[in-house]
Amino acid sequence: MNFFDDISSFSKSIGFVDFGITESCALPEEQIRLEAYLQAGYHGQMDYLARNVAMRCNPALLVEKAASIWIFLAPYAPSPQTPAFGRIAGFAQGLDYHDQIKERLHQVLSRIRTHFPEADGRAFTDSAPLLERTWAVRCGLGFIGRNGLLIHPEYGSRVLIGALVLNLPISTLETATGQPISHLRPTPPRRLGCGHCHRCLEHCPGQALVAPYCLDARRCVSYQTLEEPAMLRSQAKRERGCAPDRCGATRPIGGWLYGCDTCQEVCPWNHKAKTATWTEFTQYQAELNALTQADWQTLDLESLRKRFPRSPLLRAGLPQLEDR
Ligand code: B12
Ligand code: SF4
Ligand code: SF4
Repeated sequence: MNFFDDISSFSKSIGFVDFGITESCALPEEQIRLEAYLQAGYHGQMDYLARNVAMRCNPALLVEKAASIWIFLAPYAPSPQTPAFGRIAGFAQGLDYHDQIKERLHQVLSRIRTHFPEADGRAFTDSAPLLERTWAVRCGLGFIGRNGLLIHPEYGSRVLIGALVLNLPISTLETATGQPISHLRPTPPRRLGCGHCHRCLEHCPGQALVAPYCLDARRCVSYQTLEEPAMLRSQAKRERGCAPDRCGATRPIGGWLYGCDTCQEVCPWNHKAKTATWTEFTQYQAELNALTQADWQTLDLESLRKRFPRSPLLRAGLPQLEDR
């Protein structure tokens, strides 16, 4: 079996639903887009996005001798529709995906070394200055939807991205298989793209999708609940009519406590997608669903840690919920 087929079946055996490889290179066009995004202030208080802009757009500045990018997709389940109180986004209903994905990426790297003992590099998911969605598209794994998310033709947008940045040149890989890397992946089953659809823009609770592919994070419920809990507190109060909006309007947060999946729930690509999930990602689903408003109000960090060990909820610390 050639290395590509072997890595494909090995990565599937440990849960990744798809993978692709592309050449590592600088991304000057993405850098222009990213600079415009930052210039507009759309990153809010995520100062880390404004740091290392050049590195974010050139993996060679992140990993010495970066030559190829290998992207792997981890599926997670849709968020449940009827929790007793407040909704938790689908990616956060089990164990923290950062650990789960990284662990498996290291297993894949060991497997790659059985073909190329000289393989070296680093594994990332979410935490590094790397434009993961852009690389996933360049690997042939799907397209960027108007909601800004990577949409896989079979699994939709409910896939998380794991990346290996390796020192293996594409020429070495192509010599090993005897054909161009881009020829090794199957042709997508149907035409990719959003067509005339604009549902995510229409339904976004924060009106954060200010234009197709363009997210003003400051208005995004996901940002407000994951990155800026203090804002959630005032949003929640506004929703109850307790505090005035700075602009005089009330903007509902759609009942989300942690993250937001609205722009994925309304997406037709997800309605026809195959469902797959890692059981680690749904481990706390039933228990989270059963929590009432009173439970959330009394849940402190210590009890959260005990009930939901290694949950991504611990990243936010949840002090914001005490105020609801
Ligand atoms: C910061 C961040 C956020 C921020 C800001 C999001 C944003 N739009 O920038 C907040 C907290 C709001 C957020 C929310 C969410 N996030 Co987030 N986030 C990130 C992170 C860490 C960095 C993204 C980044 O660099 N943003 C800066 C912008 C400018 O870059 P970009 O969004 O990648 O955009 C590039 C392309 O889209 C392209 N592009 C831009 N315009 C156009 C137009 C066209 C036509 C085309 C073709 C391309 C294109 O150019 C851009 C580069 O300049 C990534 C992990 C990573 N390292 O990439 C995860 C990541 C993007 N997040 C992820 C997830 C799951 C989410 C949420 C669904 C979580 C939730 N349920 O609440 C939401 C979805 C919100 C949304 N609609 O995007 C996943 C996305 C998986 C996927 N299938 O796409 C990632 C990849 C993490 C991972 N490892 O899986 N996130
Ligand atoms: S995550 Fe929610 S608030 Fe953010 S863009 Fe999507 S629908 Fe809008
Ligand atoms: S909801 Fe429609 S416009 Fe938005 S990403 Fe999905 S297909 Fe594209």
